[in-house]
Amino acid sequence: MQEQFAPLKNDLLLRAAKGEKVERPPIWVMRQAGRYLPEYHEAKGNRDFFECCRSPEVASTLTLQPIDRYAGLIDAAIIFSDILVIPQAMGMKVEMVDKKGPHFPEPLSSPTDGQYAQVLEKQVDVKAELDYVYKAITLTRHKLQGRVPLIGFCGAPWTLLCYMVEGGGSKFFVQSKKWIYKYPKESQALLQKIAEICVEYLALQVAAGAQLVQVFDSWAGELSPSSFTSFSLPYLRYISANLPKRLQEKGLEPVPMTVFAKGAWYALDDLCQSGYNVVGLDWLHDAGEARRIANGRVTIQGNADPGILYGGREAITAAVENMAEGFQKGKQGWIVNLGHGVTPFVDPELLKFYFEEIHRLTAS
Ligand code: 1CP
Repeated sequence: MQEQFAPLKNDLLLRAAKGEKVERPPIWVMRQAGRYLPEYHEAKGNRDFFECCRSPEVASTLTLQPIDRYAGLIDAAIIFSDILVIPQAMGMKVEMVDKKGPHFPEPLSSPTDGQYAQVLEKQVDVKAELDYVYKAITLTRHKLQGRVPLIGFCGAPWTLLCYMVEGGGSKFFVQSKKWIYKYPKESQALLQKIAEICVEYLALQVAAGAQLVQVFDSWAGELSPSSFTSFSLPYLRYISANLPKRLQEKGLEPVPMTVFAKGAWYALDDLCQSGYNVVGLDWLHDAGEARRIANGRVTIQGNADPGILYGGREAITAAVENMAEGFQKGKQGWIVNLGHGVTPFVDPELLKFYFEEIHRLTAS
């Protein structure tokens, strides 16, 4: 049975995602919970990063921090977790190294190594393995008391494959390129496996209380337009086509879906017809030009350079003015965000100023 939650008091995000007219464009930012917030470090203490994700109490506390700090200024919460929980559920070990990022001690080396077959053949119990995420979502929905909607998410198959073969972040993507160009069929089998897990994982997040879901393809920009068509887009489409079906099978209503394919500016037209309600843009797009390409087919989310937050108030005002003008103040078809996540060392007061400027410059 589905949990009962308090009625939603602010549904701007959900209405904008569905393409409806809104009083003002909703606002949230990727990585709004995290390292730039002093209260994040305080609550995290010396706990391991994944230990925080696995504790529904800690994960919900971290999720709510930006909602409390920026009360009245932002319109969505995103569950505190990480895209790499899927490779963990698939049986891979992933550690979070302080100040360095994720590390896989044993990445997949080639299709002939036994680990590939093991990962591919493992029947992943998506409900049991990631139960802590669903519990965190349900607890967070209760704690939110309907203040703003809660976003669930997962990593896109291509981006997760990169981590699984590189063993962490990468500069040259040597292993990822080796896999797709040397072993295309085996790569596609793995991408399909990940896509199936993404569908089940997102459906279970919705069952637990997620009200919109976002798929993060953070490394899409490493692909050429034609390799994006072979190794990313079909799996993004698989997710958008199958999630609604899976929700229906579970007796659940569909939720709006967002795709964020960072760096894939060349694919905007394709992404506008990939089955998602919302397309997230990084800051390489000009707002007006992107709006013209989207031509009302989807809601656009984004997209100021997160780097403006290092530039001070005048730079922030100029960036917001430019963005608001490009999106025509966005009473329809725009969800305000940054073009990527908030970076460490950002002054939380300047992020607040970014939010305030958006409110000021999109008010009519
Ligand atoms: O305390 C710490 O040092 C951990 C920093 C941290 C945080 C706060 C990591 C490690 N992940 C997260 C949380 C996180 N990750 C969220 C939480 C919700 C929110 O947005 O507030 C989300 C949505 C993610 C998703 C994520 N993880 C992505 C996709 C989004 C993006 O930024 O492109 C990616 C690529 C990751 C991998 C990852 N996890 C953490 C780091 C430092 C990285 C990137 C490392 C790299 O450059 O490869």
